[in-house]
Amino acid sequence: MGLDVDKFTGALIGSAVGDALGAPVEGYSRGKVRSVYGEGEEWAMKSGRYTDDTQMMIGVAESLIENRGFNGADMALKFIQNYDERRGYGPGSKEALRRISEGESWEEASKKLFGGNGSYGNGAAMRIAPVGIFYYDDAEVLRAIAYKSSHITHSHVLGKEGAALQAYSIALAVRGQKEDMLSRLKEFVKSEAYKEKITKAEQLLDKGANEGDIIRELGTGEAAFNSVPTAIYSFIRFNSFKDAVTYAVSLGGDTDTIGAMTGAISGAFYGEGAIPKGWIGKLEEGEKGKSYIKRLGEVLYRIKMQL
Ligand code: R7I
Ligand code: MG
Ligand code: MG
Repeated sequence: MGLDVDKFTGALIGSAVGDALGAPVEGYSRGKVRSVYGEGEEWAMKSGRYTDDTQMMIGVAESLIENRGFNGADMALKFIQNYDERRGYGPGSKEALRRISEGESWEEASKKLFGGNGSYGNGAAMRIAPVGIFYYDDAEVLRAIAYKSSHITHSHVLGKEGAALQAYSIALAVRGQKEDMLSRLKEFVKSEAYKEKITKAEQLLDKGANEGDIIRELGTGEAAFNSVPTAIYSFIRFNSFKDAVTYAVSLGGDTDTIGAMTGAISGAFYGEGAIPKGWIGKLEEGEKGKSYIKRLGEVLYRIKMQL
């Protein structure tokens, strides 16, 4: 089979790079992002430090590897063991992990959030890259694992569906299917809210929309339905990792997360070799830094090839 390990490591490193590029400007307006990164096309990575998006993605990968597949209690434990307040977690995710660490089961804890609705934040989608690559060849298994892994912190159907949509985008990218990605995604996704967003993305691509249109129509917020479609759009609109991720972050709003999600899809499509060297060079090292993240991608690939 002609699948390259570069696509697996590209998805994980790409996600971390997008996160680190967006992190210094999270919550900024589009204009304010430009004032930090400048008007030029070549953005220099600032600190290279990643946030909760990558910290939790690492936990997803570690758990899939250790269990040769999904194990909810163990994945929750990985999130708790890796928890680092300074990475900046969403309030819902933080609360779910606190409940689990105090003894609630991972099946129950997330259901209590947001008045019993569960979270529709993008915190499940932002960390999903390992699921997207590991299950790239089976859409229904991918969907089931995306839902379950989301459920640890995000039990709202739109939170889970956003994660499944992001995972399937990564899977299609691994398979090299960019051309017809939006129509395939529309067939795959079950909820009307996401079908409508994908239709909107198609229309915006056709009309050559400007940044203001994208922010208004697709969104740049922390809700999964206001950020996952924006990441997919950013990937499809451009023809390189650098252009897609730069664009995603330039929109402002939840920049680390939209950067991470665009980076995961783009890295899976173009491969690790297509990620700007300067960005990887600046990405943090250390105990669970870039070398570790790359190794997680390599091990997932090796396990996948043996299955
Ligand atoms: O989804 P989550 O882990 O947050 C991820 C974000 C990313 O930007 C990370 O980079 C980090 O900064 O945090 O955390 P949640 O708290 O579950 O969801 C994010 C936000 O979405 C919440 O704080 C709410 O503002 C909103 N939200 C909801 N609002 C009303 N009702 C999520 N679910 C609901 C809801 O059911
Ligand atoms: Mg973050
Ligand atoms: Mg964020």
